[in-house]
Amino acid sequence: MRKLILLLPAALLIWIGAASVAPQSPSGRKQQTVENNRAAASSAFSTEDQKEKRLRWWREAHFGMFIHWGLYAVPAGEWKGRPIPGIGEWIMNRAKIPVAEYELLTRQFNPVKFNADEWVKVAKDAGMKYLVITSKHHDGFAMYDSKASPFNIVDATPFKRDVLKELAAACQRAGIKLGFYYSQTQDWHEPDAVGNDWDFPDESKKDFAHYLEVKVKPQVRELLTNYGPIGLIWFDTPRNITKAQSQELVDLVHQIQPDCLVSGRVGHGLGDYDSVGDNQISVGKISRDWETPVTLNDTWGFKKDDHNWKSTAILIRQMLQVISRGGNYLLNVGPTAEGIIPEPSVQRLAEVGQWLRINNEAVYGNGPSPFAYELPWGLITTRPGKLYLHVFDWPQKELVLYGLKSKVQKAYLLANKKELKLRVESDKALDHHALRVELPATAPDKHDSIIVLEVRGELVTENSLIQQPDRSVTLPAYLSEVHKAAGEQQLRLDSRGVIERWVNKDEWVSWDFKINRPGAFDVVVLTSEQKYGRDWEGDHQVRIEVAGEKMQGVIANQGKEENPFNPYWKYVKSKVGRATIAKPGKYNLTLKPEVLQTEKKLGLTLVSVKLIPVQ
Ligand code: FHN
Repeated sequence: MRKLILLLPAALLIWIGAASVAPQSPSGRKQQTVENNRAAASSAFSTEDQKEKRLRWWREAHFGMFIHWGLYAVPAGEWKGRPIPGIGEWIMNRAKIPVAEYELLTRQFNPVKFNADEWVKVAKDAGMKYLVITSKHHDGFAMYDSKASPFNIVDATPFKRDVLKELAAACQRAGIKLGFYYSQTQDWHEPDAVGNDWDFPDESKKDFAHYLEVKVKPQVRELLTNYGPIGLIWFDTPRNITKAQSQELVDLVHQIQPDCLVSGRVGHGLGDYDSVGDNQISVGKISRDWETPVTLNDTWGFKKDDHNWKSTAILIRQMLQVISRGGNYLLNVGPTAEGIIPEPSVQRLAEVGQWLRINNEAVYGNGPSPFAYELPWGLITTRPGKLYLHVFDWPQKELVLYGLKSKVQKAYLLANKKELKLRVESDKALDHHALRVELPATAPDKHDSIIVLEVRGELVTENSLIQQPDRSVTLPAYLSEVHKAAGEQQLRLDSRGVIERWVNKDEWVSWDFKINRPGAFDVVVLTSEQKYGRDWEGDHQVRIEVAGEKMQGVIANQGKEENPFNPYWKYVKSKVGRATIAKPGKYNLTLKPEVLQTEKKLGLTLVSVKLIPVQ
């Protein structure tokens, strides 16, 4: 059976997918049989080869546009004259709006200014290579002509146009991949789905499997059948879905369109790539394919009073931090109820696009930084034989890079190809390598100036954590070794590389690192606030040992530090002590908690330990 299906041509499989749309039966039984047959065929699409093929364009793309657009753009964050806190597309849930009242918004949804070609042009001019739009968000409203539910833009609004169809055509014309966001578990419009506990409070009456059969699967089938080739389906919030149900959705997608990617949020690790937390940017060496969805202001769906726009500088930094860690950056816009992408978004995207037009060689299809840790002046992306140094903070006279062992043949500025003088220093005994690149006085770009290094042969870097040219040492939580006497480890790394749930003082961390310029250092611990500075837990007592010196200190708030890549989480600084490291060489630092405060259940949220040279 397996072999036979492998031999079926893709066109026939697409036909099977499209042709087997069974009429809905209340029990969903007939549909179930169809899905079971499909499940048997699923292995044909789940081979590593298939996945590699699907991911090819996406790995090259690196940068896409997310669009959250739906009925929630009408209230735009305000309900009955009252501003509703939180993200705009959650207004129905946050204000507990009954389905019958929310449905009335359809009468006001008439986005006559919507122009698919204009939206696609905004994305294309920004340098985005794919576009993912909400086909149905948690409110249950379909933004296309759905036969599976009349609660859709064509049947229920005066607008009557299928915006997905128009976008599909515009994307085809512009050569941009199109993807659909689809909320598979939460649907506040449906009694059997997850999330609406104000209209449908009785959990025991809910039949989630029925909702999957009568709404989710038919709609996913429509989306993959009626809109041409689809780049990806962006499932979201897997919540209560079982592994078998997630698998059924993955199989359904791949049976209809074998080349269509499935986002990690389909649940149970079954997607083609990982989708990390909203606005969270992963750091360190990452061996999987991943994407981060990011807001341009604080909301996804339009909110009239959200003016907290990220600067172009932050957007460029974030995008490159993601790409330098091998990920994709999916940047959101939330159009208005009239069909307009807000001007502050358009303006910032145009600026990102301007930067990309000059520097695209350092972005699309590029691989990640060879270093597992962040560098003080910026980031690195790579191509075979080339390193692109993205310099955000332009040093005076020269840029110094430690730890690159490969032979660098040439260095030049990407913007004007001007060659730069190079000097290499190495200390065999210490296995220390320093590359010095002479720089012009001013940075060629106000956001990110790129120095290209042409490297002969394989890219070889030093693996250990090393002191940086400014003599500081950063020991990040994501590169620590975690120790635990016995039992299961409680602390864990969140997707930003910060330790969370550190509430057990039997757990401790350590790092090995190398010093080439000894001296006295302040030992500073950086911890992380919760998102938007909502909370932080301090007063933990810790013991640090480094280079034979022991110190005890309290994690107290001695000032905050901006995270240069992410405005949502600030770092809290605590100086624990001072250590003198007398000789160059390899060292170890241990951090052990003695008392952990756990009342707020946040514990010690470790970002890094820093050794800062005493001047
Ligand atoms: O609840 C949604 C939210 O509204 C938005 O769609 C984001 C985008 O990643 N996803 C969910 C929360 O993670």
